[in-house]
Amino acid sequence: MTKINGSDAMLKVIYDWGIDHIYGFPGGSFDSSMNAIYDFRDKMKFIEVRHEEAGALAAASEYKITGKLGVCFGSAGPGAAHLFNGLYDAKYDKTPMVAIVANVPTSRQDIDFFQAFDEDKWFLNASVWCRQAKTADQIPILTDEAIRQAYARKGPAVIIIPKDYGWQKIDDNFRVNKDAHPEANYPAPTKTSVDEAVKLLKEAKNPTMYIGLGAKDAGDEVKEFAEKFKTPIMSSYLGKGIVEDKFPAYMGTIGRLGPKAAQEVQGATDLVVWVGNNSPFSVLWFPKDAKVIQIDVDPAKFGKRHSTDVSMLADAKKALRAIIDAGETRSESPLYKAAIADRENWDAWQDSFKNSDEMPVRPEPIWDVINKKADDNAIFAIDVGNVNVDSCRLLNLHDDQKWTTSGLHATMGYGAPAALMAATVYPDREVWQLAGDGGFAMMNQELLTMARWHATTCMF
Ligand SMILES: Cc1ncc(C[n+]2csc(CCOP(=O)(O)OP(=O)(O)O)c2C)c(N)n1
Repeated sequence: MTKINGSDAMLKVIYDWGIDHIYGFPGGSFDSSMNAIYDFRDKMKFIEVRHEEAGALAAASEYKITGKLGVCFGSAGPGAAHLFNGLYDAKYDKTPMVAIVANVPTSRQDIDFFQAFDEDKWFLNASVWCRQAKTADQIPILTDEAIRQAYARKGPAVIIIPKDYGWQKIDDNFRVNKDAHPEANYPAPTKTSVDEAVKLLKEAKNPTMYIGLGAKDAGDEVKEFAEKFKTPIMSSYLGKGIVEDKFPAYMGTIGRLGPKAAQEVQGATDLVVWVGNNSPFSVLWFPKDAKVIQIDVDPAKFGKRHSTDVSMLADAKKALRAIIDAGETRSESPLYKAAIADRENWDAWQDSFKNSDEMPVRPEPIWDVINKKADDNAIFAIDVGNVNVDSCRLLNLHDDQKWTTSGLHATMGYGAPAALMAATVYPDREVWQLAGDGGFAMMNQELLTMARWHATTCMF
């Protein structure tokens, strides 16, 4: 049987899953894996970040934009501890990613050794799955398991590799089975739930829609639904971009970040079609007696943020399509007419500041330039701070533009790693890194990484 180093076997599994790059920062406790990275230099890019947190955030941002998981690593002790922020970002935004964490040699564990801490206990909470290899033979098995668990549980999986196992020779006979894990195929709604939804829609006076990331692939159906049933659309912050910002029935994000129209419409509705949306702030919105038709693929979400009248355990696209086909076209409700006018007024008010020369500078003239200059397929990597409010209100998303931010964990310093990720994964697309001075300062060392990889980004 051909033999292979434990760490080489790990990279082989990662490569066989179609992953061709890893973010990380070297360390002596990880020399076995650094050696493997050198062995794989013709197949896999090693993107050497200047801070392990940047690698973890870049890996966390990857699935949010590409739909493929990212991989990062950190060496034992401090290099491992620097990963936590990225892992929590992925955990809260339900983003598959894998972190490979080095540990001191097995003979040095649990004896208060240099750079040793109880990694498996600490990473358990920061991940959806965490295991430390108990033998070198387990390394490829656990690496494969980590990838499958990350995809299945939609979050960060952590595999901890003691340095000595990475050097050990093991049989080179592990084969990955990635084709046995096709994309999720969520169910169609039951006929009963569709009938109940249609009935509620018919009876409602002022129906609305409230969409979240679960509606990500159902943008066309959301628009068709809104046009047929005359439902103003509101979204969570992360739901921005599912329908283009200028779609007339789109009111924007509800709450502090969003336009006035969304805030006003949510308070006046008597029926909400609530699609794939688990925004924690939504406990604050909508009249308590408003009826809700909730569409989600996770049974635990029904009634979590507002009481639910019809629970549709179904794929958003299929559920919306079924209601569109079964329901009767509605005429414009009083709320619908007011909502469209409200949004137009808001846009006109924002536009009135486009040419402002006030000091300190207002955001509107800056975002006007961004909107005019950005390519139709630009990617926006957005940090945390006022840039969230401004991008939410003023960034005019359209065509094939994409954006990402740190949603629920909301960590400053997200912009640069996400921009690095986007510019390396999509070298032909324009990438904008948008951050306040504080968020920029937290990760500005990654400009060096971007320069190294010729990753061009525009910064504001
Ligand atoms: C790592 C981290 N530390 C602190 C915070 C809390 N926080 C959120 S926004 C913000 C200020 C951001 O400042 P800056 O990047 O300069 O942008 P501004 O909002 O001032 O435009 C702070 C401290 C956070 N979200 N993440």
